Amino acid sequence: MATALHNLSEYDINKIPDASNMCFGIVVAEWNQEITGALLQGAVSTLQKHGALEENIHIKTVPGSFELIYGAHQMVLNGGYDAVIILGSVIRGETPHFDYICEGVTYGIARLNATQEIPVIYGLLTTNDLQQAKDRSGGKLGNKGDECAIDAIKMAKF
Ligand code: DLZ
Repeated sequence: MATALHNLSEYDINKIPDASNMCFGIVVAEWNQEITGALLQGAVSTLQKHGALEENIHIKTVPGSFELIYGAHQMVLNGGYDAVIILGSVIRGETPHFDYICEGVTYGIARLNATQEIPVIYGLLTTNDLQQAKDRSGGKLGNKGDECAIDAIKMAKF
């Protein structure tokens, strides 16, 4: 888990399939919008960089990260997508709430992947503070949104 040793935006461009015939759903949380907006920007621009058409990238917002499970499930049930990406940012506070949300979202998305037909890509930043989230949403460690877009294309191809 050494993100500090791995830039989230770096990948081998020669290993990425063409996404021009693929359709993607993205569910993004409104909490910590400064961060999730940057994740979304990274995801969309990377999908388009690999050929995805603007009209084939459908974006829905949900209030917080916990609602990403419901949002992703609804997109999966919709059936029109090759892959769904969830984007959220949970920042540790003074109470155990952080742990419950992170665990809930992780379990919920894992369950969707184990039981449904369409891959759901896990773009949840779980950080101790705002600076760590900034570092991973277009800062010095790259952008988790870019990484999720690449993973979505690869899993759509899978
Ligand atoms: C309540 C809450 C808190 C404390 N922190 C975050 C956070 O850091 N990131 C996030 O995406 N959402 C947070 N939420 C909201 C919950 O995810 C959820 O929206 C509410 O508990 C309502 O279900």
